[in-house]
Amino acid sequence: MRIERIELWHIGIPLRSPFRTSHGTQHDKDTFLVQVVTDAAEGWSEFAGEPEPLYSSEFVAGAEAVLADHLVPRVLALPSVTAAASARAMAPVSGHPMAKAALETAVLDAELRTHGMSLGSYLGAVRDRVPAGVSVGIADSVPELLDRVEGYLAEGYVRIKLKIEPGWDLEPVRAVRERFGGDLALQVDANTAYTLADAERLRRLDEFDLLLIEQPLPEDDLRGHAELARRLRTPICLDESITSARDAATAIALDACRVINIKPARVGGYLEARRIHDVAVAHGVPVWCGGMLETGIGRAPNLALAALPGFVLPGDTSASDRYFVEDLTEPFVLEDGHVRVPAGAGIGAVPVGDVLRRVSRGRRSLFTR
Ligand code: OSB
Ligand code: MG
Repeated sequence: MRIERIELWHIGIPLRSPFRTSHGTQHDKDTFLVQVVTDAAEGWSEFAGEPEPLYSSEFVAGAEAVLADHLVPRVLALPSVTAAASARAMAPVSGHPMAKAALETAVLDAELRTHGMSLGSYLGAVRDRVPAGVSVGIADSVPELLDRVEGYLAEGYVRIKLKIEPGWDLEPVRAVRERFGGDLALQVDANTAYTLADAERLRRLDEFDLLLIEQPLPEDDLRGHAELARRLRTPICLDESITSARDAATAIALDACRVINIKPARVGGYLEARRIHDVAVAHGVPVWCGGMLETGIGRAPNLALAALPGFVLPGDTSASDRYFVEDLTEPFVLEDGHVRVPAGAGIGAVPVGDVLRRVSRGRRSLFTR
């Protein structure tokens, strides 16, 4: 494959409702898409990071700079471009997995389209639809939270994840358990908001039979997670801490987690995500697919990954209308608590031209042959 053109499309799409986590409140999906036009096909991807480096050290303007100055030139220097060759060409650049994932995924989309192959079949998907969970932000009050959870359950979501932080943990979890009963598949996500000094408080979550507690401690604290795991009955799931298959193997060996949230962007793309899946399966560790409030361009490939055999827990792969009044792609819909895995070639989704023009905040060409 030969690259003819690479464009970054800056987009801003309002979220249907503000999303509050322990890091702050997000009102819009503010990011860029990568469009790679080759001699054979074109590919699309979405940068998963946010304008501010809060969830991770990466952010929109930083990713744009590293793509323009360091990643794109390395991929353009390849004699023949494939996703695997792009990953190898970008590997010498330290860090920046989300920026690398954006370029690798757009290249992979184009590559698979030239072969008429879907990302699902390429990765080894074994399902044509996946069960959908939903991530529920921190609310202003417990009654408001209960209303939101009730709404999502009425829509059919099969698992609820509550965002927690110190001061918003035991009370909302207890209220949701009491209201919706012991059969509700329920988990929590702290986004690194606690320290080991909070172990006693976190241990009190044990009585609520949660599926897991996600990333309670800072991302570089594997030892702390291992220590916390010894004190809790609730399984620990890592998100921010896992950025590669090597990290996954280390965390498993240290007993720092019993579950892994795989977000392709966080780990540098779908090729590395697949390796993490394989490491986890080899160790009997269940995985699930996380999300970053992506538009359909980011969610389509996540659904393909979530259809692999080791993804035995419902992911944060919610329907389009959980996030946006109008998605950038044909909407993903909830059917009986499931979302369909795209069957078309590549990621199986493209931006709807009209919508892209409306949400576009400017286009920057990184390369034209
Ligand atoms: O920690 O899983 C997270 C959203 C943005 C950044 C980090 C996280 C999240 C979510 C929402 O929990 C997942 C989604 O529905 O896309
Ligand atoms: Mg998380």
